[in-house]
Amino acid sequence: MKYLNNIKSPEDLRSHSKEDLTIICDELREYIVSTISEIGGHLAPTLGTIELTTALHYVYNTPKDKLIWDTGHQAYAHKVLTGRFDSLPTIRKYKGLSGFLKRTESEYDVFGAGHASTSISAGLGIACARDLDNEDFKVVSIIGDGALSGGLAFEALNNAGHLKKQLLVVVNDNDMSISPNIGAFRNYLVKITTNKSYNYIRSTIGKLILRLPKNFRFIQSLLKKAESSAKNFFFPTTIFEDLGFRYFGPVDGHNINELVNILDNIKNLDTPVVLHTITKKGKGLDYAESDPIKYHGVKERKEPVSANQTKEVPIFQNIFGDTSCNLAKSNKNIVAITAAMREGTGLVNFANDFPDRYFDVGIAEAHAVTFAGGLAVNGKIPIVAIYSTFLQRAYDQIIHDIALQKLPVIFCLDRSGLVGEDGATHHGVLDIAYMRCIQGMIVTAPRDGNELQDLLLTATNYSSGPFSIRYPKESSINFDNKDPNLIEIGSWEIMTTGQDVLILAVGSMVSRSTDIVERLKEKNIQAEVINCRFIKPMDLEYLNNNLSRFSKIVTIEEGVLDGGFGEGIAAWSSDKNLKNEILNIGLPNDFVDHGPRNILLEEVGLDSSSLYEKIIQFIK
Ligand SMILES: Cc1ncc(C[n+]2csc(CCOP(=O)(O)OP(=O)(O)O)c2C)c(N)n1
Repeated sequence: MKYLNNIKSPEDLRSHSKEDLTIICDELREYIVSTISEIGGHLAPTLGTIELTTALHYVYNTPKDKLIWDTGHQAYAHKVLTGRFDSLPTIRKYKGLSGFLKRTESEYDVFGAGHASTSISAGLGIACARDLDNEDFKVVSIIGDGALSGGLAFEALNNAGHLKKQLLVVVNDNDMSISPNIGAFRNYLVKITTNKSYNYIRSTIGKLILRLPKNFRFIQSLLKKAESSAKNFFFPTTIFEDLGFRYFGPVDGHNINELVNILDNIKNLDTPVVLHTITKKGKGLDYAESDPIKYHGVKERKEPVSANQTKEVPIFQNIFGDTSCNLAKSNKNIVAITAAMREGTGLVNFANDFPDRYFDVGIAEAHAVTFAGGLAVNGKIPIVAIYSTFLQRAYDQIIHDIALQKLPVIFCLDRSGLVGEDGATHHGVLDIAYMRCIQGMIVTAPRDGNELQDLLLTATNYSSGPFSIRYPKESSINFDNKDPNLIEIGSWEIMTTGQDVLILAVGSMVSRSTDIVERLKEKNIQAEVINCRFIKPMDLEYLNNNLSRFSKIVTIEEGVLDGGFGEGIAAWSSDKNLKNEILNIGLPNDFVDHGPRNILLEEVGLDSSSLYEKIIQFIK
């Protein structure tokens, strides 16, 4: 490595000549590819932003000037250039660098991220605070075309165009979200980028400029003016200009010299500016360029799995996808909605098999929910598949548009619980609490793959209001691929009977509870374990008939305790004036960092061994 390993800060980068930047970009690309291919992480997005990142830190005086990255999954080069070269190999590892932006990690991570579409709002807020204090620095928000499909980004553009603060918004347009970006705005960006006549004139002028000797500055500048007139002819104004921004682009986001020049030119404009850069996701790595969906994120390289190893039980996400397809075959009213997470939620087959009944609405969770409400009003059975953490974006829509109107919308919350390497921004630990308190919401969690099928069937047959199903990012434990059965609403399942302690377990915690029954028996403790698949409504028949039998009750859930299932049990017991002792086990009132899911579960005491210890202590 010629330069990169000696760049400990953007200041070091800025001490290089412009000519060195191409080599630095090559080294960044090589370092990131070799590291991330080995340890796993987001790959293709960062490869598309190498030149942009380098140019921004080269032209802007960071950290005084503020770069605000959207989502943060494309910011690995930013991490490397801002003093985290040595620690890149720890990214997404337990106690290592975060895979996203994190204020506590670096002063260069100006605004934390992980969820999409926040960068323009945050940048505008920083710009306004700067001006209120008469401070002097620049603010740049960098947002992908996918993240730009989120309503929050449009709200921010609307506000920024009005407030007229210095704010550069770089639209990093690679025409991809995780899967292909779709939507009318995406089509608009493509139109700007691919206008044939304009691009013909542009490339011809570009070639002419390149052929001119260096001292023909005057002619060069005339040609550049001609190019800009051509743009104005074919695109009299862009939507960004109509919204109050100055618009520059589209520019080649992999041409480091062009980027540095244009950033130098627009840096001091004291107004909102959009710079539209065209990039390629996975740039520089053939296989990532040709399959950017697969290489959006890669897994850690592991030993090859030997052929005689037993086949793993499918993960919940796949059972959800297959079951949705099977149900949709026999019920033509079933439709599926995703907010730009076709692959992650398991809806690829549904999208292929039922293209007319599948809707990718973009990174627009709030819209997805109200849109589902509209579909339900007209007799459809919408399955809204959104990760638990991203559904937080749509809370008022769930309440005001769905629950209040008792619309039968099915919410399938994948990645409920601790998600592992994506960390605090992505853990789905609030949904039990946020769903439980909504009037009329059915809240469920299957204990295994078979039960996920049963609950989905039950949900599609339930027409009195919304129905939610949460499941984690892990193996579904049991899956027999049989026809699903309806489950009575509000019914629990007795897993083992006993009289010394009652364990009321939810979803992912049911198998972890049954796992310790034998060990408890060895200590002469007979535990009754209940699969509380309906978090709401609870099984009142079971509670009425059995809760008074136990002096010691343990509730276990993979969610925060405040507002959780355990609180529901404690409240019920107290209402009935029962004098039993209740131990609520769940997640702490704190944010949990990133790392492998099993290690995080151990850390918070939700693995089988910790549960065993806690129960033994409690019974003593
Ligand atoms: C609110 C929210 N919904 C969904 C996601 C999942 N997600 C992460 S990256 C991404 C695609 C972003 O596309 P784009 O902004 O164009 O960046 P690119 O990956 O193409 O560089 C999505 C949908 C998220 N992070 N936040």
